Amino acid sequence: MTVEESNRQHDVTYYTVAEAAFFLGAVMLVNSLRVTGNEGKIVVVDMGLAPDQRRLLESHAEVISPSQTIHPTPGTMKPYPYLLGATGTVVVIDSDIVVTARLDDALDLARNGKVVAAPAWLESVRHRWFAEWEEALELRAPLRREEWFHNGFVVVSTDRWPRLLKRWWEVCGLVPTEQALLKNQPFNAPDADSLNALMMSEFPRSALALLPEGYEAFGGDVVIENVQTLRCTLRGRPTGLLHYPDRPKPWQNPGWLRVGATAFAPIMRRLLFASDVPLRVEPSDVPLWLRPSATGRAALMVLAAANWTIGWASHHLPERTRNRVRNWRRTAVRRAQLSKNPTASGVAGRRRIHASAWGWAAVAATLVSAVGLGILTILDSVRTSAELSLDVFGVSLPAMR
Ligand SMILES: [Mn+2]
Repeated sequence: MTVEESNRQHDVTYYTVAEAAFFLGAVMLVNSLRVTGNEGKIVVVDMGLAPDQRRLLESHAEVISPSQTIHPTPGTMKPYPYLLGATGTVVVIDSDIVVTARLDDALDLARNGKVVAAPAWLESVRHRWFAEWEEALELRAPLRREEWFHNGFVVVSTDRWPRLLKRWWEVCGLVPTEQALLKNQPFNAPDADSLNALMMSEFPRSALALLPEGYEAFGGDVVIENVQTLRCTLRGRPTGLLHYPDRPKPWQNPGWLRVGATAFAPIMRRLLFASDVPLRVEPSDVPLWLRPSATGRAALMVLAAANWTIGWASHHLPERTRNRVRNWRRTAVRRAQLSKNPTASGVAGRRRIHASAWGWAAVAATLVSAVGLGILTILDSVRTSAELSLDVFGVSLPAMR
């Protein structure tokens, strides 16, 4: 990095909101910023971290306890940097995002007067719009119908738009909070809707710059090109941000159920345990299958097979069973999936039997995998904790060096 590049980053402050369940995500976010050479101060808004989690984050970031909150939903604290007197180039970023490249392009857009965000992934979501926003959010200009965007990563220069964070905070506070968790309601995405409503009314649309599609990618969709540098691609193009919205998070115990979560594991291990990251956690702080030990890697292999099997079975089981499996997974991961490849109407009976046989084989394989994991878990629990923390196997992984 040249001196000029380094100086340029001193006007940047990254703000993220974290609660206890997002701790590992916040650690990975901080570490990923540094691994990718992004400098600048990092501020974590503490919405319920445990004392030891807070202590670790404090060793590399400023952790603040908010003096006031809008709603128990941590997301509504995204505009909180306004109350902290944020200045310069302000990056509001989710703690379930990993940065995979230098962010200069996005930062420069903001310095040049744009409010930067990423487009929504789904076409249907881009049409999200409710006339109710104008009155309920007391917007000071008529509401225009524009493309709805994501707000997991928002960059704004306070020199260019000194009132945006303030208005976002105020408008966020007007969202009827009882709708926050209900489906298909005008206000079930309080922080995102309030920012979108502002950019569709009080701020000119020309101020908004949406990043190229794929810049922010779903963490389960990408190809990891280099685990050391975090370089990833989506359909051949480098990504800037990997986002894992919804729950469970891939770093939680049931996280392996998420689409692509087991393939994402090398990134998580690299960001939680490698020797070059500023924040390192104990192996015992993470689920067994993420630990950088022989047992952890064995567990990951088993769960990766199970994850793959579930995905595969959902395409090969008889439709009724497939729907049941799909609903189970949907409930388990609380993530609505698009129905892919609807069954062709003219499938021959023989092929159907063939497909269902493979489907049941896949289910059997999943059960075997689950039994295997059970055995591994039992084996792991009888090991001494000293052996776990010593972790003699970690050094054999090239990615860990
Ligand atoms: Mn998120």
